[in-house]
Amino acid sequence: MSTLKIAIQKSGRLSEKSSQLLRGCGISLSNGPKALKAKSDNFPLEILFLRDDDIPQYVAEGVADLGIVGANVIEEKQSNVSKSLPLGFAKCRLSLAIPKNENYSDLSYFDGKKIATSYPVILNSFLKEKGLSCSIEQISGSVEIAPGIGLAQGICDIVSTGSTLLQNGLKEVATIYESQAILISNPRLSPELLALAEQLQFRIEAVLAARKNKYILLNTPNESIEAISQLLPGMKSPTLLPLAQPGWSSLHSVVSENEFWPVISALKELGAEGILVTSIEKMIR
Ligand code: PRT
Ligand code: ZN
Repeated sequence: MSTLKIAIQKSGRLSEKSSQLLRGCGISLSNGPKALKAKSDNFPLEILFLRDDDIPQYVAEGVADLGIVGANVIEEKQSNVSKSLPLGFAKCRLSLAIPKNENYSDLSYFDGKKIATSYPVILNSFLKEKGLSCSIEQISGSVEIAPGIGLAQGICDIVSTGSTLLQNGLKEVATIYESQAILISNPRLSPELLALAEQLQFRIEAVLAARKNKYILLNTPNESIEAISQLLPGMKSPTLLPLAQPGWSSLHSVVSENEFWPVISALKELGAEGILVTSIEKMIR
């Protein structure tokens, strides 16, 4: 029987959330993350723990069938892998930044200047698209110190909270690429591996959908059932149960995390009471 191989980051910003996602899919791992490999004892899956930069190549060459890596790394390496699914964590952006005391009006600021980055491919294609001519200084780390030591006038680096830029006397002036962790796959999987990959992806989608939604239970006067059902259509339609108190019902449904607060106010206006909200572990449509 075939075993699917997935490459995840050994240690870094993606590792904990990647393992958490696999555990959320009901996959138990027999080795700890200290090992280079682990095998699941309840799904035909082997996990390879690697440096994030090596994951695209391993997946492109078929050493691993699937991988979890930042979209920024795939874009930069232009790897021959299929981008299967955005995973909603490790969100960050690739931005241009300059010393905070510089006057900045628009992108023409960068014309003729030197920009330091570890992402020359993404930066180059952005500059080309905008018709800017800059020189790119490729460095592999500590990009934010480049302007301070006179290596470049600006930088292009990953930003998440913005505090690293701030600490280094820089200001973010333009975002050139938005990133998050994605599931990638080898484009030439055998039919057996493809079937296993689809099973795993199905589970991942159920976990991600569950994270985006809440289960909601409330009591409603019967005259508001129709209006509340429109606000909370749920997966097919809400579940209704009569309460012991005449004229009232209990309504159960699902609400998206994004619509949650506006919906709660509307429910209260319609006379809903005793509203309970809980998280969902898996959600299959
Ligand atoms: O050892 P290995 O090679 O596996 O890991 P790594 O050190 O190369 O990568 P790692 O773990 O730092 O990042 C892995 C992935 O996480 C990246 O490819 C991004 O997709 C994503 N990610 C999310 C980030 C950040 N947020 C982030 N803040 N990657 C890097 N940073 C760095 C950034 O380079 C800068 O130095 O954090 C600093 C900025 O953070 P703020 O919060 O101060 O803005
Ligand atoms: Zn790396």
